[in-house]
Order: sequence, then structure tokens, then C-alpha cells
Amino acid sequence: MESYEERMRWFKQARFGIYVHFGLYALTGRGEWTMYSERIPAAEYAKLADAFNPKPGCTREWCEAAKNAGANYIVLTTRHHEGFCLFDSKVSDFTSVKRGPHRDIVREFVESARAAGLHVGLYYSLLDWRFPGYFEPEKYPESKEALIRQAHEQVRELMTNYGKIELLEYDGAWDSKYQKKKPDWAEFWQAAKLNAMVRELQPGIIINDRSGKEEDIETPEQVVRAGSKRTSESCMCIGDSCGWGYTRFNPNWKTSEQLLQHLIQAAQLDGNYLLNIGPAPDGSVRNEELERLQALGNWLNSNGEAVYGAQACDLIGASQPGYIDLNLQGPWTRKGNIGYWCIFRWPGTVATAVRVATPVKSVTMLATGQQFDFQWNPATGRLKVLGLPALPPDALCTVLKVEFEDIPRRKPEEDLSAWLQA
Ligand code: FHN
Repeated sequence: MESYEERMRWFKQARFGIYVHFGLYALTGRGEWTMYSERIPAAEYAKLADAFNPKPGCTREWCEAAKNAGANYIVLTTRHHEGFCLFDSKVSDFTSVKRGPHRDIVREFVESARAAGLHVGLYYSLLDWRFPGYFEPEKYPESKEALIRQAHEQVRELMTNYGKIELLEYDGAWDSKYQKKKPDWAEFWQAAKLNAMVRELQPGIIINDRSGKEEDIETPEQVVRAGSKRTSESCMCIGDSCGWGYTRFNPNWKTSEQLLQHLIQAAQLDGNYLLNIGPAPDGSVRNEELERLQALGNWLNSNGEAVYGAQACDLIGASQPGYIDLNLQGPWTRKGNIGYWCIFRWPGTVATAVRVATPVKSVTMLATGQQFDFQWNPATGRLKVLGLPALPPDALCTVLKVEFEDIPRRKPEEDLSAWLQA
């Protein structure tokens, strides 16, 4: 088995992934929770399987969209809480191979992802709403056992039949009454045994924290947050947060600026950003999503250096509200001695950063290489970049690449009023 550092290497370099929520729920147009939130009986819901017919080549479109967005990996819901598998399974007839299109969508997906040069991630929901034993394990112990057996078998199938899988995203380990804690979830699903099997089959795999066991990454949802113990991967919807699967009328699309801020914020917190799309029933990705992904990709094309493999920077420039030391222009990321000042709110001809303790060697615009004069005062730590264009060079975000003599550090402020007299 690879060490934690070894298996995390590509992931930390990647910083940006695309999440794809796709299943029968796309046909409802009301999101992936429809079966449960509308309490649709299992047999009635299952009829959707016969109408499910994604167009051939749709997985290629998802991967193309991810590549155009500048993402480095892609994660597909191989089975969501509805229990419908997008892969061939010996332990279920409720699959895209035995019903609907009679195709192995997971196989198409991994082949498309590899052809596009994307790292491959698979999502698997442990819970399956079709089992009474999930909701009432004590009342229906046999159903509970069958549910757990099915999960172990299907995870084995996913880890065995599709070549190298680099990321496994569990979900749905919580108890139906949501009263228990993560160690209880892990016990319920026998996560220690399950994950040991996964690591034996896929020695280099990264496993998320949603089987109840901590494993490799933390996965905050709908918010960008640092990990408390492990690297974080913040996942988020492009539209309303209540629907990851195709939601036909989705009023709150985030802007490209917001999405880019999240991505940079994730890198600034030493973590990744997993941005979700929910393809329509035929597998196509709607324009509202494609346009935003393309805008991110265009920006990353000339500014990706500030994000890929970048990490936290000690300089002031938080993009999270609530920080006292907020740099109004935008956050910094860092690689070695280089700081990347990602300016969302263009200040005009002079950009000022404060509490810069490390001597500055040069300042250039990342996208163009244009060099700028600067003044840095070692006594006060104030850095002024001079002669900038009056208008923002990039409508989304302009990055100033600042080379320092050492790893850039923030100057301590012992007397908080000292700057008044400087
Ligand atoms: O219930 C799911 C939800 O539908 C979606 O799949 C997200 C993605 O992280 N996970 C669950 C909620 O935590």
C-alpha cells in the first residue's frame, strides 16, 4: 500500500475536480432525493429504469466539459441513494446493464476519463432506500444484512472491474434517524473490513471520510473549508444546494466569479474543490453549467499556476468573510518562494499589501509576464505595486505573481496602532 503522502500527491497537485450526479433521478427533473422526499414506493420508482436511456457518448461530453474547465479529475455517482447502479452487478438487477440502456455507464465513464487524461473517482452510496432494513434495522434484520452484503459486494465489483481507480467517494453512511455518530456508522457498515478490502484491491486509492472512518480526505459540503485533520475536498453545486442531480428549474446559478473564488479559496486552504454538474436525462450537460465551466477553464489556462499544486500562503488575503485581516483585493496562494495575489476587486493603478515580512524580488502579471515596479518598506511591511492598469486586466480575477527572497511570511503586529505613526 502506498503511504498517505504518496497517494495524495496527484490529488494535491490537481486541486480541481468535477462531480457528476447522474442516475434515474435525472428523469424526474427534481433532484436526486426525489424518491425519498416524495416517498415514492420502490416498485413505482423502479419503472423509471425502463425510460432511462442516456445518449451514447455522454460520458465523453462530461469529461470534455471537465477538461475545458481545467479540472484534473472527475467523480461519477455509480449508485446514489435510490440504489440504481450505473454498472454491472452480480448482486442486483436494478442496473443500467440489465434495465434501460443495457449499457455499463461506469465503464464508459472510466474509459472516457482516462482518454481525456483525467484522474478517475467513483462515488458510491452505502445506503439504498429500497431496503426496509436501512430505515428500521432492528425490525428488519435480514434486510439490513442483505443491504450491507450488497454494499460490500458492489464496492468489490467497482474496485475489481474497472482498472485503476484513484478516488473512492462513499456517501450515505448515516443512520436513517440521524441519531448516531460516525464510529457507529462505521460499525454498521463494517467500514474497517470494507476499506481494507478496497485498499487491497486498489493499493494507491484515496478514500473519503464518509464511511464513518476518517481515511484520507475530509469532504465539507456546499462550503469551502479547511480539513480539521486531513486534506479537505470541498464539494459544491453550481446551482441551488438542494439538488445535485438534474433539477429542471434551478433558479440560483452561482456566477463564474463565485465559483473561481471558491476554487482559489480551496487551494488557499491546502484543499481541493469538487464542483458538481447534474446532467439531464439524456446525459447532456446544460448550457448554464457548460458556460461556467468554460469560464473557469479559460481563466485557468493563463492563471492555473496560481491554483494547481498551490498551497496556503501566510500573507494576508483571506477570501473568507469574518477574518479581521482581510485583504480587500483578494486571496494569496503560494508555491515555494512565490506568492500569487489573486485580485478579484481591482484597486486601480496601485495595489497595496500589508504586513509583508519577506523581501520582495519581483512582481509580474501571471497571465502576461508584464513586470511592475514596487516599493516594499521592510520597517512597516507595506508593499505597493505601482503602474498597474487603471481597469482590471481580467474581468474575473487578475493574478500578480510576487517573487520573494524566501517563503513569504506575515509580519507580526505587536503594537496594533504602530501603523498610524509609520
Ligand atoms: O445526500 C447526498 C446528496 O444527494 C449528494 O450526493 C451529496 C454530495 O456530497 N452527498 C449527500 C449529502 O451529504
